[in-house]
Amino acid sequence: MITVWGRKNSVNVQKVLWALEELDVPYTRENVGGSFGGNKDADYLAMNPMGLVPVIRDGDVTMFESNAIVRYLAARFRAGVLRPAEHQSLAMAEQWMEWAQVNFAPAVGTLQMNLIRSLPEHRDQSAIVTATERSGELVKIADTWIARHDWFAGHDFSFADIVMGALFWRYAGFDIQRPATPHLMEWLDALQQREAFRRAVMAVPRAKDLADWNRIEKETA
Ligand SMILES: N[C@@H](CCC(=O)N[C@@H](CS)C(=O)NCC(=O)O)C(=O)O
Repeated sequence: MITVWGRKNSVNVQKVLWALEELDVPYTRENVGGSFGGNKDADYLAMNPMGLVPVIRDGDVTMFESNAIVRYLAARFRAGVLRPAEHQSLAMAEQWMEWAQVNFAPAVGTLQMNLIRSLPEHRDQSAIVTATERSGELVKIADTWIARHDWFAGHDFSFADIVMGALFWRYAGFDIQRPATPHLMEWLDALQQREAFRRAVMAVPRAKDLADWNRIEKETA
């Protein structure tokens, strides 16, 4: 049985839970981080010296970094389901996995921290403007790709769709000016048909402000 440490409203935890659901791997989860705390305790820091969620334990393996965890799970369980077996699809999956983490995640994170997780008087307006523009440029790039492919790795769903999907779902909920991305929206519709996405991501409502965020965190514990 795998153990996951992390609160359900963390996008990085959601990626791991979604992967486990897709792979049909049994797991238990401990609430850590945010209002639950625990992530700066010595025991936790021994598992993840960064003091962040998620962490997983799989027998004698304990690891942190959500994308690495998703890759690990995909390689370890039900080969070929999330990690493409064919090398060209694997290349595409890895490419978008990395792209999401390096480019899209920081922009979405800035918007999340300023629009949702800060009181209005503490928001950094210039960071919001920059991240809105940046994320707009990025989703147009992703939209162009997905216009020509069923999934980010080509014909089949893969771990790239998990990482992109968890982030894009959050982005699509922000009350900001977003460019039209009709192909990404179609792809998002397809994700919503997946039970694993509904259980790991959609089951946690998107918050509209800090009070909402704190309430949802407790309610979905
Ligand atoms: N690169 C790390 C980032 C992890 C991260 O930033 N986690 C956030 C939540 S999304 C966190 O632990 N925040 C502190 C907290 O929840 O208390 C990963 O992908 O796992």
